[in-house]
Amino acid sequence: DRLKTGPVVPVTPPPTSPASQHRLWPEIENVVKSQVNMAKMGIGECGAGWQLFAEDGEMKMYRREEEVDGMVCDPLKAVHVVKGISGHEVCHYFFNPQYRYDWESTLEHMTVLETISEDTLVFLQTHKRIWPASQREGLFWSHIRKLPNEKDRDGPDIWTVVNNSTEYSEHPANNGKCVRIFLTVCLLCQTTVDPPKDGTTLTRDNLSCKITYCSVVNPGGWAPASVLRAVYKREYPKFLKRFTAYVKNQTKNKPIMF
Ligand code: 6CM
Repeated sequence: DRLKTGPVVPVTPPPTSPASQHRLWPEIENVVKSQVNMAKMGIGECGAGWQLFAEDGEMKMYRREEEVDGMVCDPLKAVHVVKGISGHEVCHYFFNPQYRYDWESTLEHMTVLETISEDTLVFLQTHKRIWPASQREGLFWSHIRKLPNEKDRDGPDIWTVVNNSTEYSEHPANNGKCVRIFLTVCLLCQTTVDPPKDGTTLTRDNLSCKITYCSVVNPGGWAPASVLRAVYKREYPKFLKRFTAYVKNQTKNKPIMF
């Protein structure tokens, strides 16, 4: 009877992520790993030259002045601690396109060019024009991932979203009125739970989220350095405050998403 069933076919384990067959996958894996490792480092471990340029309560923003071919590409690193929200929630609202117009004030238009998988999308975004420069657009993949909590195995997972510029032949750069920017962004979120001493149920008051946001944006073409630095100085703190307030507001009456 066994002979009738034919040869035994070895069982191949399923791929670790449905996106793993995609042409961009090796790059996504490499960039996510290196960005997460860098985001985990404290500002003191990131080398010299970091200056604190904005501070508001728990929020601290640092930048390092850097130019590539005369264009301002200052790396930015921000840390913030926000009470009442989890890292999964912060990453969920940052990654998902349906919320983006609600919190991204520099955004003019957004399209999802490709859904690589549930956790990996490709975006084309135009941003509002800032005088006297030309309008900018970005084309980037975006990947959300849960990471094991190595320091506290029983603690909540760490969550990250990494965005990184890519190219699509159907959408060549600098073909229309927009200049294509190049960006690498990493949002890393770590939840801390301080359970109630009396054994009562956990609420949002027992929760806080440490957020690290790192970004490097190359403006892709001429933009006056002083204007660009002034725009970043104004827009990055505005973004992080507005976005975290948005997540707090969206989640306040919802069950905690760990
Ligand atoms: O990380 C942020 N947003 C993500 C989702 O949209 C994504 C987008 C990054 C774009 C960052 C570039 C914005 C700059 C647009 C203005 C350019 C003007 C140049 C000319 C000036 C003279 O990663 C939040 C990004 C917050 C940016 C302030």
